[in-house]
Amino acid sequence: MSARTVQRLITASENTGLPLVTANDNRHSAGTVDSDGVLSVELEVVWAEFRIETADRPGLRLTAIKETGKAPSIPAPLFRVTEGTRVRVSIRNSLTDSSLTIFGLHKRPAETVDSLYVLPGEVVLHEFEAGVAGTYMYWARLGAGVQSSSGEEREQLAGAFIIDVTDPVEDDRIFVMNIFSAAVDSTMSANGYVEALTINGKSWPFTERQELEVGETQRWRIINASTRNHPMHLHGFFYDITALGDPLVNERNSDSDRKNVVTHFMRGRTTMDIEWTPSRPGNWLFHCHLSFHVTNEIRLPGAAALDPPGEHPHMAGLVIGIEVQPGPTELIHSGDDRYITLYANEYEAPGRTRYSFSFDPTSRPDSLNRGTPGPSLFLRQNQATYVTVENRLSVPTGIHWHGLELDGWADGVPDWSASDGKVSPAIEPGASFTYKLSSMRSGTFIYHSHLDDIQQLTAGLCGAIIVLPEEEKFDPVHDHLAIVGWRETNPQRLADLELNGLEDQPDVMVQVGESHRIRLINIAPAGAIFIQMKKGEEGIPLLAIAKDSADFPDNQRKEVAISKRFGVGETADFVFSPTARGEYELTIGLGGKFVWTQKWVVN
Ligand SMILES: [Cu+2]
Repeated sequence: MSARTVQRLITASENTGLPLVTANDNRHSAGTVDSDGVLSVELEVVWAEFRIETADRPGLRLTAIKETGKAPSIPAPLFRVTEGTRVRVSIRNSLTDSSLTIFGLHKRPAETVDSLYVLPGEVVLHEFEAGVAGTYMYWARLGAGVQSSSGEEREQLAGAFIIDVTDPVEDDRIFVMNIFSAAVDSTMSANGYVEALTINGKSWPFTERQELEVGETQRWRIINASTRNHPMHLHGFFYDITALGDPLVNERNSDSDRKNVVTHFMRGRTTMDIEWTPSRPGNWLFHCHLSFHVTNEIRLPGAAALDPPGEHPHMAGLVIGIEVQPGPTELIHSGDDRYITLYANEYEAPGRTRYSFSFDPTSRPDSLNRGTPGPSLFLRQNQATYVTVENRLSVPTGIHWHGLELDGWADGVPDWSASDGKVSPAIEPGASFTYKLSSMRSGTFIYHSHLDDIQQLTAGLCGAIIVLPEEEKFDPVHDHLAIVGWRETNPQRLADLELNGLEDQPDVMVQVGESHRIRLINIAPAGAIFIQMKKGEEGIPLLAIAKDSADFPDNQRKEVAISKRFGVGETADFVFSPTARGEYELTIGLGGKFVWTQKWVVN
């Protein structure tokens, strides 16, 4: 590929003379509809100038897709039609030195992704019928192959393709995630690339704010137009997954098949339709839980230096802010309030400074294994629990109570989470802050730092929350936690990771006829985990009973020989009910590379 086709960083003051990319909010379809109902769209691929934050901060010179007569946009122009519409599209390749391949402009459902090939300077015409309703995408690549020939990601050349059942279209929103990059010299970035991660063409805190009212049901179509995986997490509320799809097929869930979650692990180039209702006021987030996709370290070089004095975002990338206007809350509490103090401690361990949580102010963890995860918090359903976090670290922190339905101000994203005139602060060293935890449903939740996640999570600032029904006591003999985390910011070996804070897993002794609940938690900065039980070579099914602490209705409970993979910020509960004596092996794996095994002896 010649140098001219290479995307590159542009400084704040540089003027490329190229057209400026606009952030596409996906509210309007491209093209025009003629009297026969045919949608005609004229697309063009051009060089453009993209400013990920604001016009006066650094950006990228890159290729982008535009509709003829309009500015280039990221994501690419939206196609939105009703079922069966004929679509007429022309694609002009205005690049002089690279051919283009366009994918996904074809009828749905489909068995393979059709492509169109466009030589430099040429125009290709194409016509097709849209097909069956759903949330889809289309995208382009430079060159002829499916794979990009350089190390760059160019997934800004991608947009939404929505097919509605009928007109007028649903009152919904479309959010497209794009990832793209440019090569830079290694003084700017360790791996030689800078990345842009956007939702509807902007990076936090410049993504479009969602200003909502209590009770106003949201229907969102989330399109992961990147080839990377994103566990998408909603703060403070559960969402229903109403449809899942990929570039070929979209499957709507019947009401009884809808999963009710706080996080869903979206694979590369997949879509999900979600529905949720803000039932409480406050400031909330919808974001990728993969720490590397939301850290402020992904901002372009030179951007932070131009921030207004004192204003430095502690997140960037794939984050949407949600502001629910003042209104009623559905939170209820019963019984006496409870008070807990949680100390965030710092200590030196071989290799790096570590953090830990403890209930005891004099606790000095003396080995790596004693530090993490933090003590499990056992809460009672519907009881209000006030947790005071005393910060004994040398850095500020802020703790998020992941999955709990609570007051906005207690949600724990520093300087963002807010309601009732109160804000979750960054807790400075030596200071403390009291969060109010509400526990509206029983199940398995997580608490973790929401400030400098990569550093603070891997140093040890995370733990499990178990909410028990009002009359229940925790039974450690039959109830087991499996908390997966990292011990290093960039793990190379199994010893850099941890399952329950350990590298080697102790044996578990159980009895035939008992039921054992295993609560799986992924709170690593990245990676997906699975769980599997075996006896010799034989797979022993585990019963999947809950996800993100939403108990499955009967029709969604199912036995799995090996679980699906759970992304960061997901919890999943399984039941193991051995019917025969013997030695079993529980395997928990992270990514394709790392596996822990634990011997379960059944007597
Ligand atoms: Cu992500």
